[in-house]
Amino acid sequence: MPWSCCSGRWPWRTAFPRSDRRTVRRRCWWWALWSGGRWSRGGDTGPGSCSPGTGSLCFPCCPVTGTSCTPRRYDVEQPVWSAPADDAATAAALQDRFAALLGQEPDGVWAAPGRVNVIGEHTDYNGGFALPMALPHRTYAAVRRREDGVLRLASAQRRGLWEGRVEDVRRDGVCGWPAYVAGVAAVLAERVGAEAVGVDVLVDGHVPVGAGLSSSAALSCSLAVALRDLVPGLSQMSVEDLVTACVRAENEVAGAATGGMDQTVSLRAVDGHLLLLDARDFTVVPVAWTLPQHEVLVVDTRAHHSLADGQYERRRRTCEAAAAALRLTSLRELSADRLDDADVRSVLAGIPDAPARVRHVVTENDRVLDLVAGLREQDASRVGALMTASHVSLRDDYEVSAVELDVAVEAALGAGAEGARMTGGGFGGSAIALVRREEVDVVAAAVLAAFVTAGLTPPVFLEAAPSRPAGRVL
Ligand code: GAF
Repeated sequence: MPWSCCSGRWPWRTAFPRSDRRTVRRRCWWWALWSGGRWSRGGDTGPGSCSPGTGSLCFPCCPVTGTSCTPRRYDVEQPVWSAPADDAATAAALQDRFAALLGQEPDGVWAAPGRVNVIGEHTDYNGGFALPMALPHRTYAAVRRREDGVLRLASAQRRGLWEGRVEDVRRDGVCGWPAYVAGVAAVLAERVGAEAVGVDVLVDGHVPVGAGLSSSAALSCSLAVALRDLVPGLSQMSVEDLVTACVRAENEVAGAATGGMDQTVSLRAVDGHLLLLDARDFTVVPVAWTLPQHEVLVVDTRAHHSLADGQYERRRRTCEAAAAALRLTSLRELSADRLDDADVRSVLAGIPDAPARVRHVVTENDRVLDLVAGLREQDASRVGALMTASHVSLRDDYEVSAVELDVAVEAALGAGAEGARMTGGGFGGSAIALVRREEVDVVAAAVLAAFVTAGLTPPVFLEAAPSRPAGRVL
């Protein structure tokens, strides 16, 4: 059987047919509980040789599959925190690195933030509501304009230099992270011509990648603001038009059918505020964070998430099919009290998965507005309860959660968080919890312990303070 309990994830998700997974999971949990008293702290990874007090956790092998394995060692006892980079120092270092790599000084350094979405998930492409905030974690781009329509793209995190012509980007296709940068140039070239948007770029990402925190939007938005500042023909572009360009780059060049929330908050965030997005017309209203005793703790589960693997798009197409069958422009037009109408039920019954998917979208829109009201009333327990209800809906109706996200949510709630939920597209990525400031360390430690107990890769934690939008740093 292609599985070992010591592999660090819950491989039963892929290794077993759906009908068998619950049984395997239940047995593994029993094993985890039963053997819990025998786990020992130690520094040796050899079977049975853990010695106390040296600071890592040894795990026994799960006997369900019968595979032999070495006890897993985790060198993480304390939660690991991801701190935002210092803007000035990061930009100055990137400037130097750019000059060393590409032979000339850049024209400047720009940065764009990642985001967490407090509530309103999978609603943006349904014309609904969302409530994201910009993270203090940003992606930096040192950029130098060229005159020849060539793009040369490098990353501080990756090897190699990607090079191509702006006019070839759409025809030839671009893979991986360069697609998010080249895509922006290709879309903006429609306004000013390909020659005008050729650039050398060195990016330095400080938004965790694959964590559901919009590192991709941060990447494209950092170049979008740079090109607006550098290319005379783009200087009059509104921030709304920049958002549209970045969304098109992601949809048309990177191949991810995303809905626009991430680019909106990266480019239009208001420092210290959440952003109430109405995706029917992409208007935004800043919403003040009114819970000074509480903060949003982000748990990057390190279960890699991707929006370009088909699952995200499948849900989007189901929602669009449901709206069309109901003769609506988008699911935004459907209110929760109509979900039980016989005609609505009979239409949705004809589309696979639609009843549950639609229920999530419609109820989630209501939860966003309720949560904003809760914030205005400074009612932390109402805000928290709505976050948790959102998670349940995403897990059970929209089916975009993952074991890692559920473990994080359960552990955070068990340790006293007011509420917790997955954030972003799902299938891995990050969870968030609303936590009293003085309990942040306790909740993080409880989540870490739950991951270790479940045999999951230890998560990384971020403190999410609502932060500023994309712009020039240097
Ligand atoms: C991803 C997408 F990019 C967003 O547009 C949004 O749909 C989100 O998933 C789910 O709410 O972040």
